[in-house]
Amino acid sequence: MKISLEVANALKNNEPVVALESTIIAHGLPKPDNFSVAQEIEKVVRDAGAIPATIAVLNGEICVGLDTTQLSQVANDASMLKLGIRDIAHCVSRKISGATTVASTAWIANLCGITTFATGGLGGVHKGASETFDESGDITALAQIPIVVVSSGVKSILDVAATLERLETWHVPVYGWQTLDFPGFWIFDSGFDLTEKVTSVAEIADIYKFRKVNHFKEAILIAQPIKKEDQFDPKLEEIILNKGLQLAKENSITGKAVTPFLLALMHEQSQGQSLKANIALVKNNALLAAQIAVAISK
Ligand code: PSU
Ligand code: MN
Repeated sequence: MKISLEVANALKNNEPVVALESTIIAHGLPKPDNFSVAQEIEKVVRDAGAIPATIAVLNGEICVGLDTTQLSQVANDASMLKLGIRDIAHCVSRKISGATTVASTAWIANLCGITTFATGGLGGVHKGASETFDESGDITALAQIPIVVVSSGVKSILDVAATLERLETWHVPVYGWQTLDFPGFWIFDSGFDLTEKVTSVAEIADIYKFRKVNHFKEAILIAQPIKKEDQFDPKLEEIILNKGLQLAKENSITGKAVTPFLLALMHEQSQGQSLKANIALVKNNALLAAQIAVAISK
C-alpha cells in the first residue's frame, strides 16, 4: 500500500484524516467536471482542518492520498475499473487501475487507521431486488468496517425502504444529521424516517469512541440531507429514472454497471441539474466528515 507522506504523517500524529472514494470521480460524475470536483472536495476537507485521503488502485498499487497527477488519472483514464472489495486483489496482481467504491474505500481506509469517510450516496438494495438479488456490496461491507461514513442517504434509483431494513438487519446504526428525515441523495427528504438523529460532532465522536473501546465492528452512518435550495427537482428525477430503468432492462445492463448507467443518464437528461445537486451534497458531506474527524482526533 502506498500512503502519501502527508496522510502517513497525519495518521502517525493522530491528526484528522478524511477518506474519499474514487468511483464517484471515475464513474459517477461526467468529464471534465469530475476532475475539478475531486479537487474541490479535497479543498473543502483541508479548509476544515483535516487531510484528504482519496483512495484508488493505480497501476497495481493501492494509493491512499493522491497527488494532482494521480487524481487526474482517476478522472480521465477511461480504463479505470470499478472495484468492489472482491476486485482489489486481482487489480493489484495485474498491475492495472481501478476506482474504489464505498465498500472498498472503507475497507482500505480502515486498514490504514482512518476514522472518517465522506461520500455522496451509499449503494443499497436495487428496485426489483427480490428477483434480481441486486444489493450493493456497500451494505455488507459497512456491517464489518468500523468507520464513520457521511453520506446523503441513498439515491431514489434504489429501494430506500429495503435498504434501511437491510442496514437494520446488519446492525449498522444510521443517524440523521440534525433531522429524522432520511435524505434521498439529491432530494433532501426521501420520505422515509429514521429512528435516531445526532446534533453535534462531539456526540458523534462520543458514539464512535464508545463503539471502538467495546469492539463494535460496524460502520456508523451519518445521513446529511442536501440543502433544500440545492436539491434536484423530484418530478424530473422520477421521469428520467423511469426511462433509465426501462432502458437498463432493454439493454441488459446489470451488476455493477447499473449505478453508473443511471447516474450518467440522469446528468445527461437533466441539463446539469442533477450534477449541480450531486456536487453540492458531496462537498457538504466532505465538510461534515472533516469536522467529525477533527472531533474524533481530540
Ligand atoms: N453514489 C454516488 N455516485 C457514485 C456512487 C454512489 O453519488 O458513483 C458509487 C459508490 O462508489 C457506491 C457505488 O459505492 O456507486 C455502488 O455501486 P453498486 O450499486 O454497484 O454497489
Ligand atoms: Mn449492484
